[in-house]
Amino acid sequence: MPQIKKLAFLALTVTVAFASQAFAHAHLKSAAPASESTVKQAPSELDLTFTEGLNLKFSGAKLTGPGKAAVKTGKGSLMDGDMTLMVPVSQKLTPGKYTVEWHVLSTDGHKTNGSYSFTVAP
Ligand SMILES: [Cu+2]
Repeated sequence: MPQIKKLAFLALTVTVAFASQAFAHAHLKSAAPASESTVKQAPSELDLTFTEGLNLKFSGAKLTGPGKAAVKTGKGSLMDGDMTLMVPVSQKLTPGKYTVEWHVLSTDGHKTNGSYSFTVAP
């Protein structure tokens, strides 16, 4: 009987593990420049690393600068097993606060989006 109990517990644990896996959408894990950071050097690209692989066709990031002015960015690409979205910044960033608005489709078919800011120091 204790053996059966052990098996039942194991089955339950595995089920819970799979269930939480299914709800693991692509969340932003880290970014460069980092969220809420202040950088001295204007970045030439944005790197957004997610918790899951991405579908490039339906993933992107929009960069806006001081006064909500849109900043020109190049075509994004995926790195690190498709978990990092790299977006080249086409113009030199002047000092100020910038906001990155991202939207991604993860390989499990779920869409997520969010935003964060960073500051370029004078
Ligand atoms: Cu998901």
